[in-house]
Amino acid sequence: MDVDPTELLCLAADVARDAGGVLIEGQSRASVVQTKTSPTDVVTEMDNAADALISRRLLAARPDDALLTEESGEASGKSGVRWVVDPIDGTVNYLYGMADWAVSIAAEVDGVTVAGVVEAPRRRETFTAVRGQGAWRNGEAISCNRDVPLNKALVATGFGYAAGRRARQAEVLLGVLPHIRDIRRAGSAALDVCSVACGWVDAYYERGINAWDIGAAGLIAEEAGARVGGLDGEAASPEMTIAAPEPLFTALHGLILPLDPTRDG
Ligand code: LIP
Repeated sequence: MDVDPTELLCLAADVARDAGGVLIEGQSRASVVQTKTSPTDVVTEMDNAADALISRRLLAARPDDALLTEESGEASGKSGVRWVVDPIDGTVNYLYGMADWAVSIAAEVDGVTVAGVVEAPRRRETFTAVRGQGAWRNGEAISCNRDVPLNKALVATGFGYAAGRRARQAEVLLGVLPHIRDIRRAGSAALDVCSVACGWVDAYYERGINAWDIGAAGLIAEEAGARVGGLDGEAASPEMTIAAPEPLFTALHGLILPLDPTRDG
């Protein structure tokens, strides 16, 4: 199909910047309007407002495209392009007035992610990538840390919202912690994976990550030198997402797999 990934990135970056501006403006008065998997899995009116703004802007520019967004689900299209959108990744951070949240927009062509932006406006950071062309933070090329052994690795992770899921994730973490340098829990999967891409952490793993959390950040990490995948050679999915450069990916995978990380409590 004749579509230029760089043009898709420009559109995504433009829309993410505008959504970020609206979100900064509304953060101090954000309140919960809905809960999802548990009483702590929240949606604010600003998630919905940003979701609507992003969808409207993308479809105004490219009316035949499909969309998958965290707050409104799937809308079909006929162009072969699908946008995968998380209006706020790190909603709890957003609700509490913190700066670690991001707008995430990825563009897929025929099912392959070709461009992505993670916009963290309170941090004044824009992470971008185009497949095959590299990854950037505020326009500067970024790359993962190389050759970090598992016992020296700083590993980002996160936890789901449902009690049983969290209890199991804590058990898995007990098995991981003695074998690595330390963990970090920032509260935004998209920013965690961009941190792998920048070398601010060495690796990331989490269960329960959806396409909208990882769409853009996964491409950014891959273009920065990471392998992004799931367990046993599977693609990254809600079952498990791991991001790290090789050979750390394989070492972390080997540590996590026997801990039965896909069983819920
Ligand atoms: C959240 C994250 C967080 C992760 C949660 C959840 P939300 O997304 O990115 O880091 O641990 O499981 O997915 O709810 O802020 O869009």
